[in-house]
Amino acid sequence: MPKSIFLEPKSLLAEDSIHFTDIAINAYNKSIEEELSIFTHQDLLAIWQDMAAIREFEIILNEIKTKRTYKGIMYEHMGPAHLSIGQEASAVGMAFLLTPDDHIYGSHRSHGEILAKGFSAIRKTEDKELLNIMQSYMDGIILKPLEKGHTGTLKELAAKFLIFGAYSEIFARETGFNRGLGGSMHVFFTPFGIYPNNAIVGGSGSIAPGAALFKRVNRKPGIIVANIGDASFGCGPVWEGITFASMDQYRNLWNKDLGGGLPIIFNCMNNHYGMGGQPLGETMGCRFIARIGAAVNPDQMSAERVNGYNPLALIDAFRRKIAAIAEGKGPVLLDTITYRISGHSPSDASSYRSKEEIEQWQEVDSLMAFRNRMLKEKVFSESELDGARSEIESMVLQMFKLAIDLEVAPRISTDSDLIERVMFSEKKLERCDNRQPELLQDWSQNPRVRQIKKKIRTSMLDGKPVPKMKTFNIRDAIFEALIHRFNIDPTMVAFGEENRDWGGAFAVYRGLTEALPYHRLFNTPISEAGIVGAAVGYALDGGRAVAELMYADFMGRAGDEIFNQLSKWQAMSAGQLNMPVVLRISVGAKYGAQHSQDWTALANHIPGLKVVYPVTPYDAKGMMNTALVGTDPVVFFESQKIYDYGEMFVESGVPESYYEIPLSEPSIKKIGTDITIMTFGPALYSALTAAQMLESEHGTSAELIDIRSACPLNHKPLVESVKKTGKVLLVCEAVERGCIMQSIAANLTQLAFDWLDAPPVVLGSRNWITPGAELESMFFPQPEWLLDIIHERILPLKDYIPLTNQTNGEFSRRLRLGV
Ligand SMILES: Cc1ncc(C[n+]2csc(CCOP(=O)(O)OP(=O)(O)O)c2C)c(N)n1
Ligand SMILES: [Mg+2]
Repeated sequence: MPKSIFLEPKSLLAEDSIHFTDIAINAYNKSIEEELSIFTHQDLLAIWQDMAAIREFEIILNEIKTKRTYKGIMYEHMGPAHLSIGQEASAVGMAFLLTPDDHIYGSHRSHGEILAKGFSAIRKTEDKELLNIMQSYMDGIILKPLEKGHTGTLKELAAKFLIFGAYSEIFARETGFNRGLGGSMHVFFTPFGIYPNNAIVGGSGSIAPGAALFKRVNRKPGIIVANIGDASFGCGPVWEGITFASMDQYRNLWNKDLGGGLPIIFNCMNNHYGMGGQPLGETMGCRFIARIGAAVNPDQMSAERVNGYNPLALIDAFRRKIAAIAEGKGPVLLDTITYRISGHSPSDASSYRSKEEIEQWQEVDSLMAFRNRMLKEKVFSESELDGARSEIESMVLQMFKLAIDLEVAPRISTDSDLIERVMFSEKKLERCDNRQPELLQDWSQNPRVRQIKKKIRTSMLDGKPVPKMKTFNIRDAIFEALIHRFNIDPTMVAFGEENRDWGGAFAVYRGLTEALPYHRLFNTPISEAGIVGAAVGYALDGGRAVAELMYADFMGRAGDEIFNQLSKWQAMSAGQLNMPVVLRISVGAKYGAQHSQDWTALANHIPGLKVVYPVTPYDAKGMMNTALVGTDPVVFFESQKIYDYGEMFVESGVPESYYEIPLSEPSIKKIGTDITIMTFGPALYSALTAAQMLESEHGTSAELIDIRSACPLNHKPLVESVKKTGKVLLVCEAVERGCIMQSIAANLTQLAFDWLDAPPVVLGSRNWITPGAELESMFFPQPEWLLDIIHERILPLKDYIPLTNQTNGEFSRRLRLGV
C-alpha cells in the first residue's frame, strides 16, 4: 500500500517564500532570585564540585603527560590525552538534568562529559541500585579496591568509582570501565547512561540517531545527546545523521503514540577550533552552528546558541529542549559556546592562536566566574566553596594514585585471551526485549507468504527445471528468515533506501510493507553512513537492526560506520556491548564500474565483522537465520545475478521450517577426487559448469566447495579436501588482487603444504574497472577460464587447447603493470 503523499503541481509550482524565525544567541538572562527559585543550594554546590573535579582530573593528566610528574608523583602515560580544560561548564550544564535513562554519545574530547554525566547519574540513582551496579559491573573488579577503608556515603563511593574507573581506563588498566580496551578517547560506562565516545571526528553524529530511534521504536524513556565538536559539522556522516534524525515520517507517518520526532539533541561543544583550523571564519561558512538547524526542518531544530561558559544557562537550555522533545519536536540542535584553554593534546604548541586570546578566555574562566557570582550574591561563603573544591580535588588525586598503582590497578596480562574473547560475543539471543512484536497482519494473510507457499523449493522437479515464477529462490529464502525473526524479536527493525513501498532495492522485502508498521520497516534518506551509523546506535542501545546497502559499491559512503563503528564497539567495550546488526549488501552486475563490484575483501579485512556470502537458497535462509539470532555484526553479501536461483544442491529442497547454518562452515557442493575448486560468491555457478566440463570432457573429477563464510572460516574441511586431491583452485568474482581467496590460498599453503602437488591458484576478476554489461565476460571468471588456468598452472589436461592466456608468464606481466 503506497503511502500516497500526493504531489499537487498547483501548490508546488505556486509562488511563495520561505520564512525563518530568529535564532537566539546567548539569550539566558536570569537573575539570582530566579535561579535560586530553580536550584537548591545543594544543586549549586554540586555544579561547582563537578566542574572542580573535572578541572582537577584533567590538570593531573596534563601535568603527567607533559612533565611526567604531579605533586611529586611520577608517572609516564603512553596514550593520548585530549583535554577540555576550559570546557567544564559546558559538560556540567549538559549533564545536570539528564537521568541514567538519557544516554550521551561523544567524541575524543569527552573526559569532562563522562564525569559530569556520571556525577549527575549518581545523584539520581538510589543507593541500593548504585551499589548493585558497582558490585555487579565486571564482577566488582573496579569497586573492590575502593571499598577498603571507605568511610563516606555510598554516593561518595560511587564518585570514587567513577573517577577510578575513568582513570584506569585511560591508563589501560584492568580496572578501567572497559578493561583498558577503549582508552582515553573512548571511556564510557553505560549503567550511568554514558555511551561510546568516538575518536573518529563526528563519529557519534551518525550513531546517536540510531540510539534515539531505539528509544522511539521501543517506547523507552529518555533522550539521546550527541556531544560533537564544531569542526565535526564539516563531516558528511554528521549531516547524514541529522538528516536521518529529522525525517518527516516520524511525525507524519509513524504511529502518533510513538512520540513524534527522534528524541535527540545534537549538542555542539563549540570551542571554535578543530585541532588548529577554525570553523568560524576559515574552514566553514555558516558562522553560527545554530544556523544549520534552519536548513533542516520547519522547527529549525529548535536551534539556538547558548553560553556554555555559564552552566546555569546551558541547564536552562537543556530544560527547554527536553520539553520540546517531549512534545515530539526532536531533533534539537544546540550550539554551545565554549573554549578549550588546553591544547588539542598536550603536544599542541598552540601555534594557531595568540596568547592574548587564551588569556582573555582565562579572564572569563567558568569556574572563576561561577565562584565570583556565588560569592557576590552571597549564596556561599569562600570557605564553603573552597572547602568543597579541595575535598573533591583530593579525592580525584587519591583515585589517580590508585589508578597508576599496578598492584591496585593491574593491566590485563600479556598472555590474556581477553581481547580474543571479546572480538565476537557469539551469543544466541532470541529476542532483545520481551514485548509482543508489533505486526499489522497475520502472516497467513500476507500475499507474499501465500505466494511462496505455492512455490517449489528445489530448482528441478521430476528431472525438469522448475519455471522461474514457481521457483522458491534466494529472495524468498532471505524473506522467510526475516519474517521468522520479525515475529519473535519486537525490537527488530529493517531500514535502508527504498525499503518499504519499493520492497527493498531488489524486492527481498516485498510483502513486508503490508505486515509491518512504519517504525519496523522504513525508507531512509540516501545516506549510507546515516543508515549504517543508525543500525550501530540502535544495537548499542539494545535493539536488533537489519540495514540494507543497495550496492557493495556504496560501502565507501559508509566506510567509517562499517570499518570503525560496526566492527569495534563489542571489543572496545570489553564485551559489555553487543552488536546484533545484519548489514545486507547487494553485489551488482551489468551496471558497470561503480555498480558491479564485489567488495567482500574490504569487510573481511576488518577485525570484528563476520562476513558471509551465501549463494543458494538453502544457505541464504540458514545463514540469515543464524545471523538474526546472533549478537555479532554480520555483513551479509547477496548477489544480484542469482536472486532468482532455486536450490540446486540440496535435493530435498529448502525446508519450510526454521534451521540454522553456522557462520563458519564451508559447504561441499560436489564431491570429487582429482582437484578441489573452492568458490566464494556466485562464482560457484561458473565453477559448477567448469566441474561438469572437467568431468565429461576430460575425465577429471573436481570437488566443489563453497566457502560461504569468509570470517569466521573453519579451514579444516578445506584442508581435508586438499589432502585428498592435492590440488586447489580458488575462484571468486572480486578482482584478483587482495581478494578473500588470496588469503585462503596463503593459509592452505601453510596448513596443507605437505599434501599439495601444485601451489594453490587464485582466479578472480581482472584487476580492472568492471566494464559494461556487454563486456562483462572479459572481466568476470568464465567457466572456460577455470579449465585454462587448471591446465596451465595446476593439472595439464590431455590434448587441451586453452582459449585464454592463463599462464604464469601472463600473470607475471599483468602484475608488473598493476592490471
Ligand atoms: C575523521 C577524522 N578526521 C580527523 C581526525 C583528527 N582530529 C582529531 S580531533 C580533530 C579536531 C576536531 O575538532 P572538533 O570536532 O571541533 O572537536 P574538538 O577537538 O574541538 O573538541 C581532528 C581533525 C579524526 N580523529 N577523525
Ligand atoms: Mg572544536
